[in-house]
Amino acid sequence: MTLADLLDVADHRRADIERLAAELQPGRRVALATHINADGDGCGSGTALARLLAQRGMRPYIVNPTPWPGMYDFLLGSDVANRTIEGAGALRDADVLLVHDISDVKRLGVLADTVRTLKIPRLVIDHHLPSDEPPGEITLADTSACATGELVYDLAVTLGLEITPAVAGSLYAAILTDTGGFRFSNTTPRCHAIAAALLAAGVDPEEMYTRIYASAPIGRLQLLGEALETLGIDREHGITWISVAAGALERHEVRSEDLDGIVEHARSVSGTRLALFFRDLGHGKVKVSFRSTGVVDVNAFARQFGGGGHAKASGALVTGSLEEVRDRVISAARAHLAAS
Ligand SMILES: [Mn+2]
Repeated sequence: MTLADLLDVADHRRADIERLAAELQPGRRVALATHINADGDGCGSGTALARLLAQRGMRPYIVNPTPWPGMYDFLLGSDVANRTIEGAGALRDADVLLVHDISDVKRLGVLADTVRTLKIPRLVIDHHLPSDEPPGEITLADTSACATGELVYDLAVTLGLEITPAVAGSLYAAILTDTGGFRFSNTTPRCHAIAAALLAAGVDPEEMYTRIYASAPIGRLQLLGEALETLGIDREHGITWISVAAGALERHEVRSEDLDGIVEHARSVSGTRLALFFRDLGHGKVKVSFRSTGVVDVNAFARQFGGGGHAKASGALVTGSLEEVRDRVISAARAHLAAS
């Protein structure tokens, strides 16, 4: 395979894109929605889709279940309509719904019930493992894509849309963050080839690094310091965990996006097979993030707790106090690791 071949769009993806394109008609209003607590892939693929579908003559707008994260404000512009503040009501104006970076409708949070009852075409672009209740019927889904942004890139190329500098920046942010800065196992030759194409289209990699990884509020590091104090390890099973108490975000005056990547500190400990991050939401629910360093399938494990995601990165929302949930999940993890 030559380097140029890497940018070819696989036939099955092309076929899926053509089926999506039949619904993405000029003049139509398309609502774009990603998961609760949008990350770089959700924000990057959403803003790229908004600009690409506008090129196609559509009227796109963003409606997410939780507020736009401030650290990704730079991806928005006056040309992208963000109607998140209007909540589920904004979905009722849409002719088409396009959900991205989600395989399970529950990940749409407060929008989920409305999405379940929408009578308009519901499209999905995603790279998560399939769930029991997908958010739509017409899908471009491929777990081999490093990010949803990779699939949006394929859509742009297949439909002959222009990768403008703004689109390139959004897609680069999506791929950069979902691969952990081109370090995780989803970092493929093709992902680097697309990144190269995006750099050629005008992305400044140092500017992206500065905006995404070097613009932290001081509270983020203070919170990290506090979280690292909770670092626990079970060397026998290779389980490492970190916790954040309820109210910690408020105390340090930071937002949930400032927790992104904390679990990587647990994963970075030598001998870790499974890294866990527990965030006490303060109302009897604990958000648990699961990260695998190798053969452990954390999607299968997260499903025991009603969650899911990817084989090496998953999440779940578990009922109970921080201590209860931590004990329960770590006990189950010991059993899971002993069996695998
Ligand atoms: Mn993603």
